[in-house]
Amino acid sequence: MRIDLLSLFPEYFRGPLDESMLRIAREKGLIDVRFVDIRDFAEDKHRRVDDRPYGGGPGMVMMPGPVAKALDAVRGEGSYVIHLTPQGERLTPSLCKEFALKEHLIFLCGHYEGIDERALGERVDKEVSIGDYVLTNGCLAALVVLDASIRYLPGVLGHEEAALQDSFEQGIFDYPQYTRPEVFEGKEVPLVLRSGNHAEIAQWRRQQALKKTALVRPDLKERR
Ligand code: 6GU
Repeated sequence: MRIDLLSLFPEYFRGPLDESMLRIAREKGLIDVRFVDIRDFAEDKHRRVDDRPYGGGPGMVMMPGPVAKALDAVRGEGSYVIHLTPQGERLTPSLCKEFALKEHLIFLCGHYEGIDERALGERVDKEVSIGDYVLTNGCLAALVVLDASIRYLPGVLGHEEAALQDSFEQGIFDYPQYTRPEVFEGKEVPLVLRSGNHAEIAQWRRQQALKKTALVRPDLKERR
């Protein structure tokens, strides 16, 4: 899958994409990630990309010209453009699965107070928000969407069933995990997990998951 990250801070993505699963996915050639600096598409000699909002109000707005040009430079047949904005559809596992099927994802990250509406329109396929709070820019949100989506690409996790077993996929939390040592700070690993009885283990894990979900996220259980 080809991925383009369009932003004003291409360096922002370096750490997260150079570590752990995202790095491995890149090294395996499962994803080909490129970083596009919207400022490279500025239209004046000062490389200006923002200006004050018409109608007044605080902050600055990204000008339509550079954004439209950057999008048009990377867009092609098979591209799918995701604009990260708090005014978007809220990210869900089914959206992530849908994104994982695309051959080319383009993430458009807004900065400041957002992007001039006229650069968006038919150039954008989906506006996505990662939750009901406001981030200083769309870069972190793009990383969240990217990470949550590529987990569904075959070969990324290394154990294919993991993505489908995860929390939310089944409308409930994951079960609590334990590893060695058997006793830590006086607390033992629950006996059932050491019993070797797979049916009992599965049943215990499900009970634990349901109990915690009901306690912390009763809304999830209702949705299920
Ligand atoms: Cl996608 N962008 C910004 N700036 N803030 C957000 C968001 C996105 N989703 C939630 N808050």
